[in-house]
Amino acid sequence: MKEPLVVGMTGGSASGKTLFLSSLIEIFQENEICLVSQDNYYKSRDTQPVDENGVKNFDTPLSIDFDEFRHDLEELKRGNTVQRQEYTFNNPNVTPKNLVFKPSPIIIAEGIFVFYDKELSSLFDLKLFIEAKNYLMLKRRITRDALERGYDLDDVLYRYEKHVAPTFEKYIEPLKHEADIIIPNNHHFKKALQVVVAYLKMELAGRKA
Ligand code: UZR
Ligand code: MG
Repeated sequence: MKEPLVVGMTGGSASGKTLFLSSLIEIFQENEICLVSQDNYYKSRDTQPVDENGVKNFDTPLSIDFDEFRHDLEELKRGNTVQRQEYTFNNPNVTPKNLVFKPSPIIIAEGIFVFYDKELSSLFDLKLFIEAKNYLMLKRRITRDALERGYDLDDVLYRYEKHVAPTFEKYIEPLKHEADIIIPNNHHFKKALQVVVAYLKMELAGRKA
């Protein structure tokens, strides 16, 4: 088997990374793409940095175990299966699943800091950046955090102002120029998705030949 194509996708929090990638994956067969999310590489809650008010800050690169993230991607690249416990966003009502990542011709790593860690981003053959206006990211974030992660509004707004927005300006947006493709997601990403799918199909055909 030829070396897999490794894709890295970043963009601000709630810019649409997860939705874009789940839409993309549906178009392919299960054994063609393996998606690895940075979410599953948060360090344990008790080692997360705290801000000046003593609130845990999950939005610094220090929050992520890049060594393990990189190690797992390298294993997948070498053709080995990787197991990892799902991250449940500290939601006590969710039991973490045991995730199994299977080696595939296309491996995708997504997360807010996947361009930031240079050793990690050096693994990427294709780099995608998805962007949306700030007010849309905030709106999506409020909805998602309430519905999917069980956080209350005050908490969401505090984190957005103190952690999420400054992190976007400091660590995420400045790396946009490294992307091969920038995907606007203010209204929809339908055509951008078609373009990326066409590229991946071409790469896949080359790997099957
Ligand atoms: P995406 N995050 C949580 O909300 N809770 C956690 O336990 C760990 C992380 C958030 C994190 C970041 N920040 O903004 C976001 N906070 O997950 C990244 N607070 O995920 O790229 O899907 O938005
Ligand atoms: Mg996400």
